[in-house]
Amino acid sequence: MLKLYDYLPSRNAWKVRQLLHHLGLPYQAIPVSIFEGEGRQPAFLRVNPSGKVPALGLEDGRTLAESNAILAYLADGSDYLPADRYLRAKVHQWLSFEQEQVEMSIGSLRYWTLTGKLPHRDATLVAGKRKAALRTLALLDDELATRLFIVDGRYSIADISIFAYASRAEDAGLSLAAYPHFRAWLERVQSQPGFLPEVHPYSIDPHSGNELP
Ligand SMILES: N[C@@H](CCC(=O)N[C@@H](CS)C(=O)NCC(=O)O)C(=O)O
Repeated sequence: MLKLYDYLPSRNAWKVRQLLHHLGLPYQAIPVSIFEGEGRQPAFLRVNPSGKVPALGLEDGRTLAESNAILAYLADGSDYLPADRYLRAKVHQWLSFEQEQVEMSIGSLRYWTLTGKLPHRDATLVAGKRKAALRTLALLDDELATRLFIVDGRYSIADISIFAYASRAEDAGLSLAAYPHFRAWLERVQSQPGFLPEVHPYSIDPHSGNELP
């Protein structure tokens, strides 16, 4: 059976849980207590040398890390990743965008806000992330003005990936009022059959106020 190295409040891990659910693939969840340093233990570093979740253990013992790489692996041959070469590359374009622009701005701000770390971060850094987050939301709003989903108007792993953190922008105090097309897309993603609505708060982990090791 597949193994998912997981941390419930992680939206990167949610991406993988969501796709596994869409695909109806059973898996064993292995919780990793990242704030207690479990991710930096030798046993987990053999699964993912970067010490982060999510990571996937395959039936044959091989492992795979990085949420978007896991999405691409699991979605291969399914409706969630197009067969056409150009459209697949477009999906990868948006997966890279997600890591560089969505996770790094909205994801960081949200994490610092919800775990009480924001006041301890450098003000210039926070202002830069906020500017990048608003630029990212405006860009997505523009793109989604002309199509239903991010690649070729069809729901794919690009939508799952971007949705993970972009949909939580308000957790970081970012208003979505100015982005109607983006908000309509959020609703379309949420109405997909098998959508996993649960958002696990950091407060379920008494260690989440700690800095990561
Ligand atoms: N680029 C990675 C980021 C993974 C990541 O940052 N995971 C966080 C939880 S959301 C983590 O495990 N952090 C633990 C640490 O940095 O030690 C991905 O998309 O999977």
